[in-house]
Amino acid sequence: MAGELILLDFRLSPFARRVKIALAEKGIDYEYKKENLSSLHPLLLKMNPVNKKIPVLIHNGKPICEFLVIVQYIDEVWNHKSPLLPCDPYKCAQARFWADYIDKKIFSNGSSLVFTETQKAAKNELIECYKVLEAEVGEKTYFRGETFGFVDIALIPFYSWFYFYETCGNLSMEEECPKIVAWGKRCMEKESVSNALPDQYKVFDYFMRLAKNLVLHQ
Ligand code: GS8
Repeated sequence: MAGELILLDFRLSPFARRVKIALAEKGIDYEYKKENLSSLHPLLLKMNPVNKKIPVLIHNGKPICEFLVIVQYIDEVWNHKSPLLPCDPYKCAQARFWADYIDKKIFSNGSSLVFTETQKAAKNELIECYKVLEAEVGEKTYFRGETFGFVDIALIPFYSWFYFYETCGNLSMEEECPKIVAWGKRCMEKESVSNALPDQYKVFDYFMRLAKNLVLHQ
């Protein structure tokens, strides 16, 4: 029994996508509430008063915040199937290292592609980081081998950013990182992933609207 489970979600948030994928992998039913991104939203303020960010998982009225903490919680509470983090402490530390790398490098450089001043540097660093991840996945099916897991969950939301990278950064992900593209396609064959990811054109439109607003407010 999952008890009462609510996810405070925002369709385009890569962090919330990860939580949705983790819950789907575990086969857990939950309710979700789409919050707008305003850090002043009353429910968000109440449930995540410290960071005021999405996602928040509310389990029997108690909030759990931050993607890494949430996914670990899900893995510990619903440990009957699909382990997401490795049991071995060293392998677990490695998986958390890569998730942290993805947040620091892939999320930030990807988002910086919308700023014209930082676009070139962000593009170069982004490709460099994807090449590091490409070497890490190598010939494996998923990051930890034959089974889909935590690092896959951390990175796959950015697969729906590829169209935005390619259009905004004038690059080809297939040419730059063919193994990452092949890995992304493999992950998309999983229902837990394809049902959770937003349409790539919606991601692109979101960033274009963001860029327009930035110019208007300069
Ligand atoms: C990041 C969450 C985040 O940035 C995590 O969960 O791991 N470290 C956190 N959430 C964004 C939406 S995704 O871009 C958010 O809620 N932003 C609202 C705001 O900044 O006001």
